[in-house]
Amino acid sequence: MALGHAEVLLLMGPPGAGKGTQASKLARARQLLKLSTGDMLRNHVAQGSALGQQAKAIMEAGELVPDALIIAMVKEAIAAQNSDVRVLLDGFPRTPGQAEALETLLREFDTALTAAILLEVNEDELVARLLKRAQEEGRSDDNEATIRRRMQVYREQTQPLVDYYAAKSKLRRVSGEGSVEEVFARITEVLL
Ligand code: B4P
Repeated sequence: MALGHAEVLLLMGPPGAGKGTQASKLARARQLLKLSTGDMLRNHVAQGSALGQQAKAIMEAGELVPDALIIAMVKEAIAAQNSDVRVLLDGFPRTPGQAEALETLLREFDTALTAAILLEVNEDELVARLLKRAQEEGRSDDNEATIRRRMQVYREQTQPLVDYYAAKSKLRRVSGEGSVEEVFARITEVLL
């Protein structure tokens, strides 16, 4: 692995597929800056910033925060890197508009996407994982009605990106079922 050179990975998949879990491991292993739009938004909500105030009700309803807000937030974080761009995007892009904005943004930084990793998990397992997290962490968007809505939003707005990245030969499909370590081993393998 050539550290110190640009690398841009993105992790996509339905809610509960393990994006956040795998993103932390992958960022550590490849020395990438992890940018999780979900975590960034939750921080804004916790701080009560203007963006957080706008995002709170949207997230609690299981809808997507408007593209313009998300894109500005990601751009600021990437621009803060002062050497080669080495980032792992977790949960971004989630719409075709975000995917196009990302391409433009990466061109501005003289780089391009390395690979888009898609974590695939069957829906019953997804719901079970998120309900378990609801009991353990009490996240305000982890209740059954919102979880179902997030799945539907994923199918309608984010799934088209699977074809988008496949057409660019950037898509790497990985089964997200099994233990965290098993999934991580599969991801490592598709990035060889
Ligand atoms: P996210 O924070 O991205 O939430 P998520 O889709 O539920 O994924 P997360 O990363 O948290 O969960 P994971 O699968 O790791 O987004 C939340 C909300 O923010 C969105 O609904 C939206 O409103 C907004 N938002 C975020 N990004 C946006 C964007 N780009 N545009 C617009 N709006 C945006 O893990 C789930 C659970 O499974 C965990 O409890 C974990 O421990 C468990 N788990 C993981 N791997 C497992 C395994 N292998 N086996 C068993 N359990 C596992």
